[in-house]
Amino acid sequence: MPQNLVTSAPAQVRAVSGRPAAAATPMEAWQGLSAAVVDAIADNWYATWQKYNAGRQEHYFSAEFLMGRALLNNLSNLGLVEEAGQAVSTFGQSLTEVLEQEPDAALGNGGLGRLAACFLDSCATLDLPVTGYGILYRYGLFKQLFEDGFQTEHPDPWMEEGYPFVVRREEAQRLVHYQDMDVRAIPYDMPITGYGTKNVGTLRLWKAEPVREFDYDAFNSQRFTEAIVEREHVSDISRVLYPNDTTYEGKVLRVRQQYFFCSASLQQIVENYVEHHGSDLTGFADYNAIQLNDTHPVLAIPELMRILLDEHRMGWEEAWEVVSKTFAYTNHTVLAEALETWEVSIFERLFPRIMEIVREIDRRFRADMAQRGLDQGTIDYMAPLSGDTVRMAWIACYASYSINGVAALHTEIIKRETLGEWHAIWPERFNNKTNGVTPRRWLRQCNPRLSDLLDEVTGSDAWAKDLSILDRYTDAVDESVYDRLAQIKRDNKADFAAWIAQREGVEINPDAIFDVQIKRLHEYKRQLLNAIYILDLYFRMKEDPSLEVAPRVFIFGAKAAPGYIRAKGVIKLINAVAELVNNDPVVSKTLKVVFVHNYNVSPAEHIIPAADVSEQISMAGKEASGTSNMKFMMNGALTLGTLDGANVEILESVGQDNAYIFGATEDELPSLRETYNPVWHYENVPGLKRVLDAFTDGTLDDNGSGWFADLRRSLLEASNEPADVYYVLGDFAAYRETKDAMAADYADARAWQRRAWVNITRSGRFSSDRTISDYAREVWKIEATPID
Ligand code: GL2
Repeated sequence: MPQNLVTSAPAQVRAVSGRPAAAATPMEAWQGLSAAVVDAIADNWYATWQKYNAGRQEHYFSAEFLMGRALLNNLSNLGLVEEAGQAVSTFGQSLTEVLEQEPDAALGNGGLGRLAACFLDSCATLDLPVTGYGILYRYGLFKQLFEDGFQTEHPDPWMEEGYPFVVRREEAQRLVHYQDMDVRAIPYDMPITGYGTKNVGTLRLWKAEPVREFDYDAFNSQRFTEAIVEREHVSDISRVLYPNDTTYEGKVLRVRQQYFFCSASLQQIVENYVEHHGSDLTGFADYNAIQLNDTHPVLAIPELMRILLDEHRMGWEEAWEVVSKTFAYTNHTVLAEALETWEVSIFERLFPRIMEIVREIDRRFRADMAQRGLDQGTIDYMAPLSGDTVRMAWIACYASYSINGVAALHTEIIKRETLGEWHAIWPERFNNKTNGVTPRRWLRQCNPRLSDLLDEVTGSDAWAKDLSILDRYTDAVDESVYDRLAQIKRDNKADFAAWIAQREGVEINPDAIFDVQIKRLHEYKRQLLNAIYILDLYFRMKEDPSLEVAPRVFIFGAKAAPGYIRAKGVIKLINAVAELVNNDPVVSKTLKVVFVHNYNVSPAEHIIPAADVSEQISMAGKEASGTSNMKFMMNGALTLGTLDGANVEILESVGQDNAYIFGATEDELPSLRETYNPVWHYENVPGLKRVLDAFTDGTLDDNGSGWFADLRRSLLEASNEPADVYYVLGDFAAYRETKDAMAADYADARAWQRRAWVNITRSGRFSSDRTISDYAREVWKIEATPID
């Protein structure tokens, strides 16, 4: 039986460090304490795995899981935070410092990967039989540094020093076959604890290893390189999250990765079925549902066909019947570039049998559609194969029994446009599942002060498992709660200011409005609009020193894809604006701009509890959902945003008075665009010309890169794309007006606190527990399966 951490942790620290616990480093203390946590949950973890495998279960296939740190999450789920503090104090360490040793498991890019992590948390908390499957990337998302304000990328070998929260399962390895090589897939299991439950779910991450340990012949005959080269080829498969896919070879690797984890996972799932339910696989879908997180795992569809046809000798119709009752597909974006397509030649080179199956799917699809009376143009548009490309989203739509978008507006857009042809034929397959975030990590853990207040107001911690409880307290609180809330926000902001001073070397005023935009850098998210506002405000203050401006800190966090030059230009621009503003002796008394480098899950946990304003300003129709909008709301920040993604539903929940909404709507944009002339805005919207000219007149320095001129040009001049594709200048006036009004409103502190409170108490529907309950009931058809 597991021991108390006070006894087990020092023993584990001794085991990992090989010295008395009192002599261990903080890193060794983290290792030992983490091992002690795994020890504490081992029995329940094993029992959960056994139980789930015996019944109906859901498998969540995702190329990304942006997990962040695990130790505090686990301690807090298990109610062991205090005990852990005691345990490390017995050998003279502080829990805070020990926790800070942990690297972030950054096995994802952004919202899509973090969503998968929140989902696992909710599945565990709700005792739902769900397992996650992905890749154990040796290098997570790159680390970002700024040099002269330019983003530079650095490798993130996150588990090089050892990582107790994954356990290698040697005995459960599988062989993945490619035309040019066979690869061992070794599962590494990560325990997923739930809040206040014994069940412990699993995230299974596959690592690629060579079948032949080492070619000693080659090595002995002095051919050292040859001996190593093959091993390295294999290790490439799980080496790094999303390798550059702009070159042909890069793409081959990406496809290899996708097939790798799909094949290994499916082999395991099928074997488990056979073990429990016999070798007749016609009933496979009665016990298994597989959710495809975007198109990245869509190769699972032809791979399951291959397994059923070739290894279990099923006929095509029978196999297709199984497949089409097994898979469900989530679409996460309307951006065309994200609907993956691959060259036929890649499939042919890597797995000709899979290609053969895709061709057969294509052939049958075409026949099926012709029979339904579709015209040839539509059939060609929808077919899995088009000339020499394979279209993964179309395969997903054809094979899946469920297709969902991630917010109400997004689902309407995919039904109408992105996947419109599919919706016309199979409307019943389509459904919406508005995203959610886990209130454990994104409220209970990251904002302990607010958590305590919620415990007091509601009388218990039950809200952490059922966030909708808070709704009852929207109006039913007395004034003292608002005072407490104000104090909590002030304390969180002071903590954040100290953190920022240390991390970024910038002093900020905790009494200023903290206005935050944290998300990947993309043109459609319009960080540029925010930067233009700041620059305009700077000029307004220079022009009129008597102008009354509410003190504000503008906080950014964003990584740009390494090859996305324009996004990198925006980062450099924001850093240049920060330089200008923060070094101005007068303006910097009122405004500060901070770009938090290497934005990731852990920094988000510091930033979000301290935010007053949540910037969600994407061009309407482009952000499928957004999820930071939900985290901010839970922590009492007000949304300043467009009617896009889940902002629409946030507005519905809090009401007009408790959010700041501006800008062109998704249905207005097409007609606005017809006559849109950004140059007119440049010339006629007061202040815009001054700002855009500052990009190139020497006010801002891009170190000779030419990037600021490119940004300016992208807004004003058509090239191979129209000018200002994302309507930045078109929305600027409305944005400025709304943001100015917001800043003025902040002066009425009590009114602001009331509105923050409404945001917190109405955030229940944005808990991932709600999202997951909906998937479980409507799509996966699974039930809570507690282990005792
Ligand atoms: C995204 C969307 O851009 C984002 O709006 C959404 O919240 C998440 C999760 O559904 O998915 N789509 C996508 O491809 N990425 C996202 O973050 N990377």
